[in-house]
Amino acid sequence: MELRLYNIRIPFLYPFTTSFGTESARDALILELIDGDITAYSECVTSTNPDYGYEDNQTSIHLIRDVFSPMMKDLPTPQEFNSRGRKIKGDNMARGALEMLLWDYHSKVSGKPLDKFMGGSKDHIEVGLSVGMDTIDKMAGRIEDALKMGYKRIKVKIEKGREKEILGGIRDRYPDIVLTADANSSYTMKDMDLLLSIDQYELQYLEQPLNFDDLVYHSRLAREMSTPICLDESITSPEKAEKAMEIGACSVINIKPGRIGGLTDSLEVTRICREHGGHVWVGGMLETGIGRSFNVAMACNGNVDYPGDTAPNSRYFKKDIVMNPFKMDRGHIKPNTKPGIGVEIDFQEFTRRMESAIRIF
Ligand code: OSB
Ligand code: MG
Repeated sequence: MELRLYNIRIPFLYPFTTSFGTESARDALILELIDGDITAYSECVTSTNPDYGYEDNQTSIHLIRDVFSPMMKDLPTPQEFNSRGRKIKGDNMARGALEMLLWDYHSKVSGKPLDKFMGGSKDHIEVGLSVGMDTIDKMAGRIEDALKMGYKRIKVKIEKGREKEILGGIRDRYPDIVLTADANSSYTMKDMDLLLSIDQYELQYLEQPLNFDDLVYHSRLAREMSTPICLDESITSPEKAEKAMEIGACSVINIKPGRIGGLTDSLEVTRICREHGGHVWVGGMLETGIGRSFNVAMACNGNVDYPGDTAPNSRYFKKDIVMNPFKMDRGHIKPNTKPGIGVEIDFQEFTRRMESAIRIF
């Protein structure tokens, strides 16, 4: 049995700007587990800098190699690994990468595609697009293309002070589209006037306006605004989801399996959110085709009811490291049908993009 960790760097077609910074390439940590004739893969959603959350690629390499991988040498079920791994306080992204590796492994052993192995019921999912910040003309151009391709909703990144320019500019051009905005924690409660001004743009929801780990002020804000609040960064576990729902901090949750520590806890967060009457969709972290395939499998769950950020990677990369990247047809993506995540690695591209490789065991 072997476990390897690769650092793969793929440049983006164009830089992706959020309120916390600009990324021009995806620096992905890819895990590979070889056991007999089964090879499983997964991807850690961290990047080079700890600006979406506190984890980054370097902290993840340490946690995966020294802390979490010894807990999975006996190839436990993902649920068993989850209960072992949760004894460590935090580091969800590092833990999630190994948890998802076990999902791919065990679904390959069972011969079932991952979405079915997880109990998913959909034969296709609805896809939205996340548009990074840029000049309003460039953003409008990308939205124009996306609408022609049939994306089911448009999410735009915003930051404090640019809400009128971006959301007003888009609403002037597209008064009727399903529009959402993601502030990535750029506002505080001192910005109440700006936040209330966002209500006029009739967003389906406003994603993560306040601090990355806040629930209490989001619950106050949710009572002031007519726009529903969606939480992303703040929802890191089923316990957090339960509390958020209980105090009304959000009515929508963006599930990212990589942020929640994997698929076991993501399924639980989905169930909790729907039980409280909330809406759920599956987000992304600009993953390669490997990480993307876990998000698509998760989105096949019957409780996921809003379109996700599961755009095919041709939006972001010229060439992916998988041979069979997802293709979108009029806003729909079909899950892979081969066992596990169902991706075929493009080894030539993988090697060309590889920056480093570590053998863990
Ligand atoms: O907040 O959803 C986010 C990308 C990097 C970091 C944070 C976020 C995002 C996205 C990208 O919005 C969505 C995608 O992967 O398509
Ligand atoms: Mg977000």
